[in-house]
Amino acid sequence: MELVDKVLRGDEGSAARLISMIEEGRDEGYEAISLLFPYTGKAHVIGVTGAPGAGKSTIVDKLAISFGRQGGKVGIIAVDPTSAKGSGAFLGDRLRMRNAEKLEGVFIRSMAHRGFPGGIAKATLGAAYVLEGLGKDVILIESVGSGQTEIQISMICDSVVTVLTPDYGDEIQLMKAGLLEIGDIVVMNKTDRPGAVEAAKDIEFYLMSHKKQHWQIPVLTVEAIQGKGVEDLIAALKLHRTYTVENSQGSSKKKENIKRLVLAIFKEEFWGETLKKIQDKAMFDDIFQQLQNSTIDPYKAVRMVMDLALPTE
Ligand SMILES: Nc1nc2c(ncn2[C@@H]2O[C@H](COP(=O)(O)OP(=O)(O)O)[C@@H](O)[C@H]2O)c(=O)[nH]1
Ligand SMILES: [Mg+2]
Repeated sequence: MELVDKVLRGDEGSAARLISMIEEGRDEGYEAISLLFPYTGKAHVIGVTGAPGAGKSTIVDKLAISFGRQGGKVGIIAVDPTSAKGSGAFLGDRLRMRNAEKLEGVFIRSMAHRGFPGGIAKATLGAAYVLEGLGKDVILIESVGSGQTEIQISMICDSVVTVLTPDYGDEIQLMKAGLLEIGDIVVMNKTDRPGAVEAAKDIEFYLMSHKKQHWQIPVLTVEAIQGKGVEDLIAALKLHRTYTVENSQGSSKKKENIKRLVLAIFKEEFWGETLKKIQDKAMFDDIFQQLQNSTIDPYKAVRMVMDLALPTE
């Protein structure tokens, strides 16, 4: 496929086109991925997650510059499923990414609109493969998803950085939601603000007493806007990379994740396709009419929809 050859030769325009095809859910795009797939698996895919305003874009920007200086070829994917293309958040990201964008070899792609067929994780995984085909060896994925999306995006990554700030006490919320554990590295950003060092210590203590794996999740203090702590973050990322490559526990975790991810994408696709098929059937409207008239109960309605979707022979 010509498009694939061009991507493999490093043509960024072709990569951008291919990512658009993937976003639109076009078969051609996924056929291209099959051809690219044998060339992937070597890049360090790093996820950066956290609440809006935590400093993810600033951190990603600084990481891109530092990795770039060290000779890395960097690609950035900014995922924001909640904002529409062209909205303030999107433009803000573009402005903040400016420094990294000026660096040669940094390819930035925003995926900032809703409703990818098959879900955001499917499109993001595809985009990461394209960037790797393009020759990127460090891929930074910034995501501000909530709950499931965040977890799914994290499954695409080799290393996940959770960014917190001392501002909102959001770390408490994260602990409660169990979201802190999806990170391999925790960053306490905005350490120029009061309470940051104490908050970082609290989280460190929490993570030490709730350790679930061999890898001890480090808590790093960062002032992203000044670039402080960014080199330590890079060192921690490299250490984690080595750990996952060398440690069988790490690699089996990744394999388990890819199965979960495939099942998550399957769920989305299966749901979408099935709904498309049954919606046009006369019986479909009939079921809801009966439900409205209270001639059937909701459980009966579910069973009837199931029968419509998966008729037993
Ligand atoms: N005081 C302070 N502000 C920061 C720091 N890092 C980022 N910011 C600011 O926090 C705001 C949100 O940052 P941004 O990177 O866009 O956050 P994102 O929404 O998580 O991507 C911006 O105004 C940044 O300039 C920091 O270390 N200290
Ligand atoms: Mg951002």
